[in-house]
Amino acid sequence: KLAKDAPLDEIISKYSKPPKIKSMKEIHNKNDSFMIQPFEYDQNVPDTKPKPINYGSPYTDRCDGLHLVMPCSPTYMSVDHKPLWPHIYGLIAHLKEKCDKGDANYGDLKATIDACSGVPRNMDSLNKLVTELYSDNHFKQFMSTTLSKMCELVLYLDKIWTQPPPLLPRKTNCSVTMSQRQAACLLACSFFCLFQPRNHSKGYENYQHVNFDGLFEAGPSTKIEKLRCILHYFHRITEKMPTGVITFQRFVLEKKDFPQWPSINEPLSDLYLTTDKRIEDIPNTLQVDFANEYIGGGVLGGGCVQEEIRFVICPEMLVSLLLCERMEKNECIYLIGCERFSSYKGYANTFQFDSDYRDQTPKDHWGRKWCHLVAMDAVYFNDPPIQYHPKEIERELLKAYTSFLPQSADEDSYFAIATGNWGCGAFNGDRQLKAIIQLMAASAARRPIIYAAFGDKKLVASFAYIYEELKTHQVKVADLFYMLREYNGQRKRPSVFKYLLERMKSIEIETTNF
Ligand code: AR6
Repeated sequence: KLAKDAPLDEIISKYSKPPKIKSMKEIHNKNDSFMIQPFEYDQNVPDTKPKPINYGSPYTDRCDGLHLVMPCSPTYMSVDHKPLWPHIYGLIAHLKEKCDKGDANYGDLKATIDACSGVPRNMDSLNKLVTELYSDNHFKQFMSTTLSKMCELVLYLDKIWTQPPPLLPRKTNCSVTMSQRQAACLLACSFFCLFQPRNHSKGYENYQHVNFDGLFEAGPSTKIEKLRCILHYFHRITEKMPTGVITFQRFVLEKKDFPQWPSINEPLSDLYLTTDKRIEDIPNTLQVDFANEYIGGGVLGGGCVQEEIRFVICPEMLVSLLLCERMEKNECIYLIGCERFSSYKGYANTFQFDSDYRDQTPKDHWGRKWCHLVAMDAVYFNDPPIQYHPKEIERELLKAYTSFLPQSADEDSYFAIATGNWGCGAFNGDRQLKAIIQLMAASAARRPIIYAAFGDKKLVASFAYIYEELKTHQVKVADLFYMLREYNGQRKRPSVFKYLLERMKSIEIETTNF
């Protein structure tokens, strides 16, 4: 019995209407921060620019450990205790002047980045990209136009941002909403390596590295391709600044709401399988990011698998690295509204920037593209057999359930989940086990699932088969939970799907005996 690819468009339109959201003005929760003035997006006037909150008033710093330390913060000091912003401002303004005159070369860029942080850096990957791989015209265009405008974004930092955004620390339900321009401004600061290095900062032990220096360093060709995507983003947004809005939202599932798997008698959700569509190409769904507990994983270093690729083709997602502390097992992070700018080919060590991508996703009434990504981190199994232990299965179930839970009780919050081989690449998971875990979590959350198997036709066929059998036998979430427990107890384990099939056959025999 071979599964056919599902007619995805039909499925998506059946399940996925954009969820209703309150107007910005109706939200009065101190944990939901708006870095722009509340406004209502009108698709007839798509170029209306969101304004920063307190627009026009001077920058107010918040140096309380709860907000991002901005490069323009008066508390951001050099080792000899001098404020760094005037120094940085001068260097970036000087570089911009050179760019505008058409005089700037790669050496000027490197000297500026080194001088801003006072640390000379290896920037061989960036050097190779702009001086060797770019054509002469591309190089000129980058140096005299894109780079100049990136400098401008930094120089306007304390106007584009009138106060720093709050951090999204562990154990708090909180969100930050900002304009795409504000995101671009932060990313320009990361490009010039202007953020305080976090490895030496107290209180930031559980945050990601945020400057782009790791990407600039010598390394595999995939690093250069990731940089190519990011510079393509800067090219696009400096040519025409997008006017949309994005949200980063951290969700914590309270202990009292943890699912009690043995008593979840939900039937299995609808399931659709596809071999050739990728998650990012399945619109109007909750798309899963196969994340690291430190969001973004190795995106600013050598990593180049699902999460890292997603973040470089949609670079606004990189802002989450600045804001989000490491995720706990009962937490996930939503990235809402981020735009896609690049297409790619290859994967992992064959990854390459392919071409420009025009993202036509419609917007909600906050001005956010109707694109919901959820970052959920699986466990890395150094010793794969451990993953069948009930404790590990419960951890993965909890993470998937936390991430799949609809954000409101409205019917339209139950839109489909687009996922795939979560935890089964870099993290060594068993595809069959993880497929069942995700099916259980989606069923407990009462949402349909679209499973993008990334070319694995065998998995699609066997998953479709086992799913039909499970449905025929009216297997519920709790039944699967018990079956997985028993599976772990088997002395000689067949594959997970095979075991489930055997169990269902034995149920048939048991029931026909009565
Ligand atoms: N759409 C659907 N499936 C995909 C896609 C895609 N775009 N890309 C890859 N796959 P992996 P993990 C499939 O290894 O094991 C990162 O460094 C493909 O079969 O990215 O959870 C994170 O930051 C692939 O083998 O996820 C974490 O540190 C499988 O999904 C770590 O990797 C798993 O992709 C997470 O590793």
